[in-house]
Amino acid sequence: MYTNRFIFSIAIIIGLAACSGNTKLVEKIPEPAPYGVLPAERQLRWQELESYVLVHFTPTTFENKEWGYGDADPSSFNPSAFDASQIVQAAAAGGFKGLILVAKHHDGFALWPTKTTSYNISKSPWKNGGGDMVKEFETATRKMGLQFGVYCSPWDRNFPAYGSFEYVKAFREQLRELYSNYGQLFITWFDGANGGDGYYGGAREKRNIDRTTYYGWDTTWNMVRELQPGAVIFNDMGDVRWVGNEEGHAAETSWATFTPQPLDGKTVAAPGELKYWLSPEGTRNGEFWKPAECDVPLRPGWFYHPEQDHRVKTPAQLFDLYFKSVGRGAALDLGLSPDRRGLLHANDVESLSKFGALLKETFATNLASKAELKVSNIRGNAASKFGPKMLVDEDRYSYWATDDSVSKAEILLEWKEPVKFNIVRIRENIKLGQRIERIAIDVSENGNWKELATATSIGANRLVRLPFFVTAKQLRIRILQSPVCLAISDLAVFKEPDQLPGVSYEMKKAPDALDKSAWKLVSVSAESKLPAGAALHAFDNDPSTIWHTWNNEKEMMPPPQEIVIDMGGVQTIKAFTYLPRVGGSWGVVGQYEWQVSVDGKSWSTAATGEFSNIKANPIEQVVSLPAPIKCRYFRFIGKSSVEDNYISAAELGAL
Ligand code: FUL
Repeated sequence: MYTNRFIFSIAIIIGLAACSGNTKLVEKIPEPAPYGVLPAERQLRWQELESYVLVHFTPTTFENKEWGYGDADPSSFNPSAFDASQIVQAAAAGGFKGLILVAKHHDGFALWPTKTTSYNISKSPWKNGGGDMVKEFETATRKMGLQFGVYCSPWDRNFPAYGSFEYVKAFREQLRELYSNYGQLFITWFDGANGGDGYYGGAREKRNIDRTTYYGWDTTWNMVRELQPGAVIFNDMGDVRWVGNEEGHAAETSWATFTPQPLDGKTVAAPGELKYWLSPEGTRNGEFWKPAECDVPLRPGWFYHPEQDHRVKTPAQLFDLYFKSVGRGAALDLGLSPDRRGLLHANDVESLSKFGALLKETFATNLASKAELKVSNIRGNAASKFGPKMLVDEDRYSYWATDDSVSKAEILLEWKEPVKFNIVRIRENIKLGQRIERIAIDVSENGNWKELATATSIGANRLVRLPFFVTAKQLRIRILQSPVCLAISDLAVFKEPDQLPGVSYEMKKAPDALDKSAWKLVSVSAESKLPAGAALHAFDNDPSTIWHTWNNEKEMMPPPQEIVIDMGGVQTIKAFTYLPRVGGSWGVVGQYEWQVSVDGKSWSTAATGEFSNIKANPIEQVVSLPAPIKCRYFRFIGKSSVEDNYISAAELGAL
């Protein structure tokens, strides 16, 4: 039952608020004191954007890889029909408010005519070497009313002097060029992947750097502040933290504040080197205001691969991710990958435009603005300044506030006719910090209150999406836990469409996977040390079971490790696949080799290379062969693992 106490206090408040017409008195009622660390102006602007895209398009696109080694010939970068506005328009249709261009990825190829390295766009045949792709993206982005940002990879697998101070100087110069010639940026994005093997001007070697000291980040951050004061720094040591996965979701509880924790055995946390498992949730009362950004590619990988044309995320999947990122106070950063023409594939365009239409339709009508709003307490009874109408005025910084002594309160919404909904949005005025820890949402059914949901970590934006529709005349929000009084800026109620849109490519299958029912295990390295049958998990069609070379009771068997499989008869193979384990990166293969044989006696190498970015983005790896190969047996060799420990595989397969 709706408590008498609540009705009583509402009555009093309405009465008092009505009497508080004296504007002078109202003005005197002070704002609540801020709580904890607060966002900077640039972070407020970033928070308001909510979602933006990240475009990867470099010679790596033409190599069909996820990480270029730094040795691709610049002549390979020759898009036949590049059109930045086609890409920007598709992003805008998806409702995205900004675009970040990867101006230089790990392969080191600069998309602008930089003075810092000859490995740049001027050496490509595109526009006879006279083009500037960063400029073209910037112009198209601004034309569509979106904001522009840049990603310039700290790791450079081409630069001969990578690892020495000479490179750091060149890197800073690259940033200076980008910050000086492409207008006001909303973000500057620094990736954590750093150091490792690369071409390095022909040295082809592994170069490790000390992540805590090598880049001298403080000097670089000062440069950002000086040249681009409005830009947020995406980096765990900057203004916006990486959410810790590339799947596009924050944790259910996700705080805007964060204290990066050094890894065990280290004294300081550094970009690319901290306890990332704490990032999805952040830190309650953390040392810094450092909200999360959820980055996730529209396709499985960040770069375009023709074999992923039918694996574009659907509008319904994007909608779900929107609630798990934007709806948890984070930003959604969606990866777009132009194809070799320099355009987005039709499937990507279709998905983005249907997703955008879905968002528009869902958030078109705020049902709360049609309800009568009552609250259990108003700060100083100053309804005109801190009253409930501030909740529905579409201003993120005007707010309903309670008295200093009141940290638990209720909002009641009443409609004349029943309304149907499934989404509740609640926002705090984050200029006063992230205050609220927990709320509950109830509806009244025949006069009885029923709890529908609870939510934590409110902050800048919290969307509660119920998995069912509710039809009711009364809705109640109970603020259950907050260390201080409340400052809520926004309360909204929406209904998503009854039917989410489908897409034309949804039912199509990826290239045919070979049936594995006749596959047999021939041999596995370190066999005597593994439990019998353990290796069968590599091809049992069950992604939740794994083959791994770590015998719990005995020892960890380090790479290289191999497994030999008989496919039961001669097959024509165009690609091999490796699915890493889910949950954890132990044993996940870095360097691989596949050998093939017709008779099981004479062998040849079919493919060898690295699974780029597999640690951050552990998706199925499809290794296409230069030409289809006939074979009956294959040998998979895990030559190294990303954690330098042992080898594991959830599934091996062939197409
Ligand atoms: C990662 C990089 O290693 C990927 O290649 C990609 O650029 C992604 C957005 O960040 O960490």
